[in-house]
Amino acid sequence: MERDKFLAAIKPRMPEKRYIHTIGVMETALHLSGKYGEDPTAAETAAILHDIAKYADEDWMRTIVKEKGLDSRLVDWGSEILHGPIGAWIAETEFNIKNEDILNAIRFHTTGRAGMSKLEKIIYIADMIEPNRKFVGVEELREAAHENLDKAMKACISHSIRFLVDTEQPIYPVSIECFNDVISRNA
Ligand code: DGI
Ligand code: FE
Ligand code: FE
Ligand code: FE
Repeated sequence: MERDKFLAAIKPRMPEKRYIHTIGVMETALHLSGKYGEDPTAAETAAILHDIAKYADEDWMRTIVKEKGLDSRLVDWGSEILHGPIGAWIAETEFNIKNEDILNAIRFHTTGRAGMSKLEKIIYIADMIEPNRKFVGVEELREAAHENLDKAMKACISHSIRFLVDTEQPIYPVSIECFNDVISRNA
């Protein structure tokens, strides 16, 4: 089964805590897939691989961005923003994943983007609300995810943007594009 192959591939690339987080994202993404009518295998694959590049070398990731012609805005950002797009690149080149929806779900799991697919929303939300996440306000996000996927997306991206402003961190333009898109769709 592909699941076991992917789990075996990610395990040595991350500390135990991140692996446990990944299992939580997988279970949450499968739950949301059943609830909202998404392909469970696609959700499972994207969830397992979403943080595969989380501990990759930052300079190596910047090299890949330049050599492979990924979004040039990425070179000015650290691994927190790089690991999604690089994770998608690894999924494509190392695991031969061709499903663009799965690749986009990995690529945009940190920032979101304008015009997200159902699968992308499921992975973005599952990453934030999986059972091992413990921040203040996570319970409200879990409740929203139970009610409505777009409502949950709005709550999650708003929480992220608010957190970045409160902690005085720069906001990646694609995160802002996601926020603007979500807000204009369901004001
Ligand atoms: O990889 P995870 O920890 O599971 O979660 P993630 O990929 O969603 O987020 C990784 C980190 O990136 C997290 O600390 C929040 C941060 N982040 C998300 N959007 C932005 C951001 N950091 C900056 N500077 N700008 C953003 O737009
Ligand atoms: Fe991540
Ligand atoms: Fe994650
Ligand atoms: Fe449920």
